[in-house]
Amino acid sequence: APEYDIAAIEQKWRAVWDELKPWATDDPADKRPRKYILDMFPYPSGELHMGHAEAFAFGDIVARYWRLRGFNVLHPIGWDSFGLPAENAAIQRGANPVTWTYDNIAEQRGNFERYGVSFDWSRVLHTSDPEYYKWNQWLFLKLYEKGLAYRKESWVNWDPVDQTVLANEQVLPDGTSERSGAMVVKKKLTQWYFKITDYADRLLDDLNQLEGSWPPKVLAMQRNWIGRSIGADVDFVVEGRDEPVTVFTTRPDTLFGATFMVVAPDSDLAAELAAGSTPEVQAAFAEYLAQAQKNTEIERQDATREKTGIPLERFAINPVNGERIPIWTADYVLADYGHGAVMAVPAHDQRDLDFALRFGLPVRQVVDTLAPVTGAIPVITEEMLNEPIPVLDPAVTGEALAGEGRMINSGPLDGLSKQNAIKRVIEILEAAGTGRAARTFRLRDWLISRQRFWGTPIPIIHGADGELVPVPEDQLPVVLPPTEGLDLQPRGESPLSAATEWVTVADPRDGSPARRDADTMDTFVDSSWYFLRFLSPNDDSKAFDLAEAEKWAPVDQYVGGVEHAILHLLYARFITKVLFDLGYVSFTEPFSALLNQGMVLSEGKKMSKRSPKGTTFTAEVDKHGADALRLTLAFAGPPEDHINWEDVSPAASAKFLARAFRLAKDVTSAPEVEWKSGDAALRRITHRFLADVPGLAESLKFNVVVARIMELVNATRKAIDTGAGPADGAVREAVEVITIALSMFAPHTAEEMWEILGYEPTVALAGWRKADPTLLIEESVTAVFQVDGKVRDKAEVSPKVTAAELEELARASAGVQRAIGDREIVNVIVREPRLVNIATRG
Ligand code: ANZ
Repeated sequence: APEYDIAAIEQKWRAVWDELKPWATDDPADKRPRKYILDMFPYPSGELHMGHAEAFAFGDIVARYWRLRGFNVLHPIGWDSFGLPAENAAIQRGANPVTWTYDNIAEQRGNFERYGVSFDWSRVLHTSDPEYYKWNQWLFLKLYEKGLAYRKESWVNWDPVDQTVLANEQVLPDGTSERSGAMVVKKKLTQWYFKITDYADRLLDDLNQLEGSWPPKVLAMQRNWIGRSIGADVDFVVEGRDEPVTVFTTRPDTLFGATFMVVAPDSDLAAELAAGSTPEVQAAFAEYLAQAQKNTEIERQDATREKTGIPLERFAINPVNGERIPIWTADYVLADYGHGAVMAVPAHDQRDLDFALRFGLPVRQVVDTLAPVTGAIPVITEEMLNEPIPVLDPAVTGEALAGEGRMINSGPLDGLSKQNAIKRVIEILEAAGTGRAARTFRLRDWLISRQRFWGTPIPIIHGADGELVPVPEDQLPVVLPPTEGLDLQPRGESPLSAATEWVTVADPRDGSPARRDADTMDTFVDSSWYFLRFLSPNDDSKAFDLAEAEKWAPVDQYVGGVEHAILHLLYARFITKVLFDLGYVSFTEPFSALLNQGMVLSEGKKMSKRSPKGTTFTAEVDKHGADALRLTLAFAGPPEDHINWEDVSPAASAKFLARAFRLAKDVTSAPEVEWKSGDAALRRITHRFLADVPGLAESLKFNVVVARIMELVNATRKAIDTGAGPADGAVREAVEVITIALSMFAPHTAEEMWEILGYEPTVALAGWRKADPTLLIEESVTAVFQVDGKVRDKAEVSPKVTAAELEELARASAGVQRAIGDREIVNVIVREPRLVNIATRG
């Protein structure tokens, strides 16, 4: 047998860990401080892939690091096990979604066990278990009670192949479904929403708390997604309509330049205004609406697309000057942003200008962008107002004037800067009751209804009278019906509605016949709070335990892919804030720190089983061992960088591990050997390592930690072979420190080394050793001697060298003397202990 038989070593230590359960966290008497380290839980798609291997290696390194630092570390795992793939497998291959899902979970669990990940298996959860999704339903009811879950009819993205609603981000730029590839169409449906927009300000403002501990890119993506705009709502009276129409504008200062109004064709307002117009307009509108709905939102927002639209032959009155302006409908205005209507200011807004020029609408400039705005507001004299103003006429150039300047053609606003004009016009509008300061967000409410089988049933009953009746809490969970005999084929309504017995239910109010809501929840609901369920996963009396949440949460380090940079994180942040408001948790952000690992690439593309040089988790572990794979992924580069599989070598990692392993074999001293009298040079290297690694590990520079372990292994090997020898105390000390550090990356190998060194398992709890400060003092530093700024010599000197001593050394140096020659010394600068610079002339 080879000396380093990794397969045997891994098997042996897996069994020991199963027995000892060193990662369990359930001892209430445990006095260690706590850390909660979480990896984004996987979807049970089958065997783990290389991306999982990477992310879970990082999570485990962090968990093991904190255990070494004396922390009680919660490192749980579960499965995000509801979702479409199981249902599609059922439809396409007749597989039972339940069996499909739990078989895949069993496979992934086996992979994790082989990988040596230090999970607390007593806390495992699956979101498709009724014991879990019961609490999704509870959460839904809490939101419903608070008015944060509601139903509304709206245009949704509809995938005609998968027969389900899609979120905006599931529609690709070419208008096809990310899922099925079909052209997405618009369909009007009554759907359940969570009112995340109520939390828009907090979701945005609280990102400031995460500055520095979340990747800047993710913070920026969250901010853009929420997209706060500040401006005003302005009410326009519309002829022939009782209520005014309100528009949102970020530029209320340009109100005097509004020459027409545009409403979104797919808004209720457009339909109503058209219906009140001539038969010709009604016909043209119907045609225009049908055409507009073929375009995706992305196309509609594309500024370069030629503008289209039709006049509605209705008129609005500008509240500040009484001007009568025509109302048009055009698809560059979106129905669900702001109020779905804009005041068009073509002189200063490019979209409005393109539209005005296409349809011959008037353009009126109200900002003189050539007038300076710095300094005090000038007193405008009659004379100044009569001066000809140099204009760059947008109607001629086709370029809207978006820049700042002084107001013109704007009555009471004339002469003001943009900021002052905005302030002033809002005052005027507020005084007249025709407008007010306002903000708008890009963020929309969260559409949570899905017309699918494999998800959490929505706990609502529809009474015969049309009332929505929440399922009483003591009747939760509403368990999914069995799939046997159920037609799962998508057909535009939830397959659950065909489960007649299941759908038919007694109305909780009076027992009369009623129907269950047959939709299921978006699986992002499941993952919005799972980190809390891990805290008391087996408690069937509540979603999570408040006291446990106080002990463990929020998550100290979250690890997962950047594909979740927006939605999952946003939803988890939202639900955390809701739970905070309801008094269930005392914190407002769920994840204190976030690491987005890079992708594993093969030939420049995300690696998959189908990649030409793609490989699988199992193939790599079979070939090189779990430890070598973990080490390879950790050593490949900074964890947030992509890894090119062609550039890394698990074989080289395995070789390095064998080399480290041999050190433990070679040590001949007993654990009791005196370190202090051992080789001083090696001890200094070891203690420098002990001092440096915590900072590196805490800033997630795992690749640097591995490089430092390699250096220490080399230094120790040298000491054994050509220096102090295998019996030296410093050698044993170094090998023990290597073993402890390696336990983060190569836990099986490290356990075996620890045993060889004469210790009981487990090295994972051996603790990080304190660096001896007396060994950290540098014995010497390198001083540089320059002549006229050029390095001419170097010398090893004591860190305590005095300025006079250093100067004397420099002057005595042959290299320095040669450089000076017969030139005259005019100045000497000494920065002890590292630099002398001699300036010369001649
Ligand atoms: C008049 C105006 C004049 C505007 C001007 C801009 C410049 P952001 O910054 O993205 O929030 N708008 C309002 N609702 C809209 C909708 N539903 N669909 C398309 N556009 C809409 O953009 C806010 C600006 O976008 C608003 O300010 C409005 O045009 C337009 F010189 O009002 B503005």
